[in-house]
Amino acid sequence: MTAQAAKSMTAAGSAEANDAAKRYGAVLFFSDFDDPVTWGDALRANIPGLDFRVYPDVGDPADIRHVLAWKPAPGFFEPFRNIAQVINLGAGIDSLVGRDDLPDVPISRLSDPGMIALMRSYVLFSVIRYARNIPEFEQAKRRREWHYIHPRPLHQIKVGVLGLGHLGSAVASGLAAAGFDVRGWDIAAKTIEGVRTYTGPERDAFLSEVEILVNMMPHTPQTEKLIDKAVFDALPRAAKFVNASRGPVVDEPALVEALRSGQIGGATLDVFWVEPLPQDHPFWDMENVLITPHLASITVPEAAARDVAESIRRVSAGGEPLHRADTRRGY
Ligand code: OXD
Repeated sequence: MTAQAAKSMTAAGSAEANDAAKRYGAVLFFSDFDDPVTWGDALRANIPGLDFRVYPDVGDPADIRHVLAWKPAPGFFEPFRNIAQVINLGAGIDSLVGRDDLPDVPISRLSDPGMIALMRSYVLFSVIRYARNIPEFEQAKRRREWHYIHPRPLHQIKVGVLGLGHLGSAVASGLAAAGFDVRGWDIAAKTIEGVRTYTGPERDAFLSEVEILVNMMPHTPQTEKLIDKAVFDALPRAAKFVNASRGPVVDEPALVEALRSGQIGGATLDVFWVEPLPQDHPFWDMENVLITPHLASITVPEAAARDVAESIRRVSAGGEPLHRADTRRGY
């Protein structure tokens, strides 16, 4: 870059910083889980001078043009009549669809490499834990027992991924790269290198050989209770189940029953119909269920802020945000 070009880029940067509030309006942040200070710093590193407000310190609601939110309560959007877009602070947009307080503005989600890497690591851990018989060794240790189980080669272990969207396909290719025999099913036909894919009515053929089933389906009216008794019954006996997407995709009483009967041999569950999982839920007492508190993947502000800043610039200029979601489809 010439000195002249560098100088004019710096000038453009400081012009943006000087009138960021005028150019973009205010950004409102709402989340009970994410740190607003880290997000504010990460966004201002991308747009110096950005007017970043943290709920409930909203100021004049008419200033708010962009909302960055995770699970806002019903009615949250009512005071904000000038918003131009909503950016969901996560992957699943289920808390933003079917609401009557939201004006007709683009809704986008986050899809940063940090979030994908965390999700892939959670599923890889869960699948490897079953593939390498770790739950049996944990139990044997409690009995003070040297309990040898001959390891099976990974390419013989059939893992199925239900849902091959952005995260599901990253998970499926991560499992294939780790050496598993991976199959995937989705409502629409998908192609993923190293993964045998199935669609629509091929679901039972897909399930019939799967030893470890991973749910990566978003929650929409079409996917609610999609994983039910019929799905558990179509798996080989004692198959394992991992849920890293959304609780309501699973018929929970059917899963409890399948775990009790041994049709499902173990489950790793990060998400539930009701979160936090109620104290009296049967999953808590099941030796063969591993529970994690909805953290399979989180957004990494340093990695995601660049995309968010770009969406703020684009939408302010009358364009489309990055990673726009389709609220009719629900993902
Ligand atoms: C998400 C989640 O959707 O963390 O990003 O559940």
